Amino acid sequence: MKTKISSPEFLEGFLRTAAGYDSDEGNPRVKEIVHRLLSDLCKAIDDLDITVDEFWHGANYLLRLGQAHETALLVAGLGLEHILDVREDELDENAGLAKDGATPRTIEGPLYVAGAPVVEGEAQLDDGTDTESDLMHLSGKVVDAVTGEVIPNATVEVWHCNSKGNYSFFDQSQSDFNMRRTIKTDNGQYTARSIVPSGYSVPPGNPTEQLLTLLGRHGSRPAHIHFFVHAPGYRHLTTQINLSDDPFCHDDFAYATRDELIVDAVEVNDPEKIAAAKMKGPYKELVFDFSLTKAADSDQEVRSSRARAAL
Ligand code: MBD
Ligand code: FE
Repeated sequence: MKTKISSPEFLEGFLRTAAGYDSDEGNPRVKEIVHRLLSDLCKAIDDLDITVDEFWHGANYLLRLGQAHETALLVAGLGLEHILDVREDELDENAGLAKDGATPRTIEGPLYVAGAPVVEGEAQLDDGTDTESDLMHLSGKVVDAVTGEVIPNATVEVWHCNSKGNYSFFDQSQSDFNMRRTIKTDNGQYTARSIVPSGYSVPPGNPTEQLLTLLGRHGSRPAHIHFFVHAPGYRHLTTQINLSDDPFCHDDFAYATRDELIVDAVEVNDPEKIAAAKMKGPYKELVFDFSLTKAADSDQEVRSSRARAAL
């Protein structure tokens, strides 16, 4: 039954008070955002006739979500992180910053860890203990999206999961920074040796999975590899590549797949090629180049300031 929450005048005045508009103290931007979210929530409670039990169930869900360290995981799963990307794309378009051929951004996700070892040109990403996946050789170059010239002082930071879909740090059974490196390119070229990552699924039984189940959705991602790519004078790029042969490639619960970011893994069995690539045996070859656009100011050269794990 729709009510007026007493009267529109009461509610309007009350929300302004609750958001601190009667006070000269505090932060105006926080007041503005809280006022809007509180107003929209009250409207939803009334429009949808949300019961007291439903309300407290939801509040307790948020508590459990945070306790399970899954806030950012649900943000990805509800597509909010992707929506932020779509909005940034549109802002770029409107500002004339979008460039044909530039590598698209896609979500960072919740599993980055700052402080990975820095290596020159070539990286060994895995510690050799996970033998359940094929070997992977990943390489490419970082180029200017307009001129196509290599960007000599570019840096490629890379992270991916193991054969079980688990990421080091969050999976305490793995060595520190397993499958995480910061590669200073060799004249724009980067090379990484590792194992092929598996797909990812949200932790079973936890709050994120519980909500997805209530929505009739799954919590799986295709096999993918994350990157931060940056160079002085260029816009920071947060992106991922997805492996084309994964059944979830176009059914990612975090909506991170973009057509330009799908890569074929090519099987290499030729002993000469294996030796030339300094691989231990047959492997999957992945090649991906990053095209960066020029930064308009120094703020654009760095990643967002979101809170991140660090070791
Ligand atoms: C991941 O590995 C990931 O990249 C995202 C976006 C969400 C959950 C796990
Ligand atoms: Fe991931």
